[in-house]
Amino acid sequence: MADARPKILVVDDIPSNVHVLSRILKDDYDIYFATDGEKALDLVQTRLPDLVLLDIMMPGMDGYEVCARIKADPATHDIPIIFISAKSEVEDETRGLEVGAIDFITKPISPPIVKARVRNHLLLKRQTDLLRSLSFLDGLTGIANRRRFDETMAREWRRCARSRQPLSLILLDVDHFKTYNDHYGHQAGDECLRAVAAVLADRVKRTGDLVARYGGEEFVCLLPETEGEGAMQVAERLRSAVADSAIPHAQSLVASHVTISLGVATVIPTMDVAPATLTQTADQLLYQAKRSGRNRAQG
Ligand code: GH3
Ligand code: MG
Ligand code: MG
Ligand code: MG
Repeated sequence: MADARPKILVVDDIPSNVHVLSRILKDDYDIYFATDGEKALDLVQTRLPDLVLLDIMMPGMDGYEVCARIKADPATHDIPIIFISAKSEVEDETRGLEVGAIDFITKPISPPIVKARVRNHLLLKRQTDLLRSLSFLDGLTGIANRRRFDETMAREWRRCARSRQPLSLILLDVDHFKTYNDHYGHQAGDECLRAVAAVLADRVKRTGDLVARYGGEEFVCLLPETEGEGAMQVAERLRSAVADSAIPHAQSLVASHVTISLGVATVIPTMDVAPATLTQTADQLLYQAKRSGRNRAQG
C-alpha cells in the first residue's frame, strides 16, 4: 500500500524511554517496541519496520550487537537504524555508525529533532526503495529487466542446487521482428513489444516464476522447481497466447500475425556449474526452433 503509515520499531530497556519516543511519533507512524535485543531482532524479522530507533546500553545483547545483526541479514540490511543513547563520547558515536547505523542521537533527546531526523531518514529510505525498484524494471515494457533476471537467476540457481530441484528457463524471441519494424515503423515495434510482454506476464503467474525482457525483442521466463515437461507446457501456452493475440504482421514469413520462437532448457543446478550454461542451452534450442520454421517451442 503506497499510503500505509511507516512502521517504526523503538528499542530501549527502560519502558519510560520507550513511552516518551512513542508519544512523540505515534501520531505519524505505527510504533512497535521492544525492551531487549532478542525481542527487537524478532520484531525486525516479523514486522520489517521502515526504521529502528535503538538504545545501546541494554542488559544481555547491547544495541551495537542488535544493529550488527540486522545489517548482516540481507532481508533486513536496508532498514535504517538510528541510535538513541546516553553514551555521548566520540568513540561511542563512531562505533555506532561503523556497525551500520545511519544516525546517532544523544539522550536527553529533543522531541522536534527526533521527529525531524526520523522524517528525513524515512524520506531517504522511500526514495532509495523507489530507485531500487525502478532499477529492476524495463523502461519500455514495464516488466522485469535483465538486471533483475541475472540477480534472480543467481539466487534460484543456488536455491535449486541446495534443494536438488530442477530449474527451467524459456528464452523466446519475436519472429521476423526486423521486418515488422521496417513495415510498421519503430514506434509500432515498441508497441508490439509492450503487447508481447503483457501477454507473457499474464500467462506466467506462479509464485517464484519470473518473466523478464532479456534484451531487444528477446524475453526470458525463469521457472524454479519445474521439470522439462512442465516448462514445455508453459512454453506452448506462451506460444499460442502470443499467436492468439493476433497482432497483424503483414511481412512475416510464418503467419499473418506476430509469432514467437522459444528454446526450453532444464537442469538440476550444481554450484560447480555457472548459471550462464542454462541460458546458453536455451539459446541453442531457440536457434533450432528458428531453423526448423519458427512459431514453435524447442525443448
Ligand atoms: P528472427 O525471426 O530470426 O528472430 O528475425 P528478426 O528479424 O526478429 O531478428 P533480428 O535479430 O534480425 O531483428 C531483431 C530486430 O529487433 C532488430 C531490432 O531493430 C529490433 N529491436 C530490438 N529492440 C527493439 C526495441 O526496443 N524496439 C523496437 N521497435 N525494435 C527493436
Ligand atoms: Mg538502556
Ligand atoms: Mg533476436
Ligand atoms: Mg527475432
